Amino acid sequence: MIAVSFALFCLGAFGSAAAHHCPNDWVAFEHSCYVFLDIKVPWTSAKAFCELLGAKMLEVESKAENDFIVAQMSRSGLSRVWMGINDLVREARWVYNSNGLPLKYSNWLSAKFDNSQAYEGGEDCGEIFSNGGWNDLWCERYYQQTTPVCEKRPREVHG
Ligand SMILES: [Ca+2]
Ligand SMILES: [Ca+2]
Repeated sequence: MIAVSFALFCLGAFGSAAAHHCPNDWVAFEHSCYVFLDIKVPWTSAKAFCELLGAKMLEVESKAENDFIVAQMSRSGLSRVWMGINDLVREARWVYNSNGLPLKYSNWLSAKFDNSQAYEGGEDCGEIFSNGGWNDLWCERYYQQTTPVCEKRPREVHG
């Protein structure tokens, strides 16, 4: 009995060290945890919500990550989600919120990636559609279908 318990303990300890320690309601993928919030808010509010959760907004850095997000959107019935990317500082220079560096990956939809000038002097915030394609959108307008995704590192396990 002791041996079995010890074996289970070791298995559990090893398993948890290898696993991603994401909080409840967060989903693990590669080196991050993600939460999909079911609220329609402007981009700046989405950013604030993620920061309140100790996270950043979703920053997609690969096709694999984009595919993961699309699969999660499908599971959750979400049609559009915000990303933490913007070209607010300089038009057409898209950067990640967290470090201001240029995008490593993008999947802009040519028909939608248009910096439409109708409001705000152009569209400077990024979103993903359920087909995986990206759109630039006004940060504070027409967000009624777009929900935040927050991303953070898994909790480190010391042991
Ligand atoms: Ca723009
Ligand atoms: Ca657009």
